[in-house]
Amino acid sequence: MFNTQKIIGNLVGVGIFLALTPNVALSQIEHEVEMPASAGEQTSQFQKIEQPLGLKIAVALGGLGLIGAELWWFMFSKTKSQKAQVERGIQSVDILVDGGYNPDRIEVRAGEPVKLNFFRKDPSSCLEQVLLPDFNKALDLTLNQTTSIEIVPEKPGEYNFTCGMNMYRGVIKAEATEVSQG
Ligand SMILES: [Cu+2]
Repeated sequence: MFNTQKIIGNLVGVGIFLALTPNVALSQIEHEVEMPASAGEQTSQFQKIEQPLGLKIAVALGGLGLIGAELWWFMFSKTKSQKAQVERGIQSVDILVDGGYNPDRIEVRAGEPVKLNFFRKDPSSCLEQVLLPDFNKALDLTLNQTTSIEIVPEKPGEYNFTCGMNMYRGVIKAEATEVSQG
């Protein structure tokens, strides 16, 4: 299955690595220059490898470009939110746990019970627990099983749920129910 979150994770790593590389190279060169003359002949074993300035700039710009692309991804490519299904008066949502939460934005009606059905497909221990801090609840997920929890978002607003290490997140958007219905 296409795993966007892991790809993003790798991109972040590569971007940071590329952005830091020129600085690391520079600091190494400075360090060698600072070595005392008393080191004698041993110093001559070190050869300064001067990278062309153009290459350094290109690498730095490449890194910055990747970081920019990541930021864009996080800010503008949000996944679609999903409305809870109402079954026998209870709103319920099936959430697939696989490299994150799908859907990760859930629309519900405030003041009514919501049943979240987490199906954990991802074996990584990172996702074995779901925390709902606003409801003081923690949920252990069994692999390849559905684990359900019921909550009541009393007030309209956004309620987060995260993995045990706060790496993967989802949000429950509770909207005010219309009072006009008789
Ligand atoms: Cu985690």
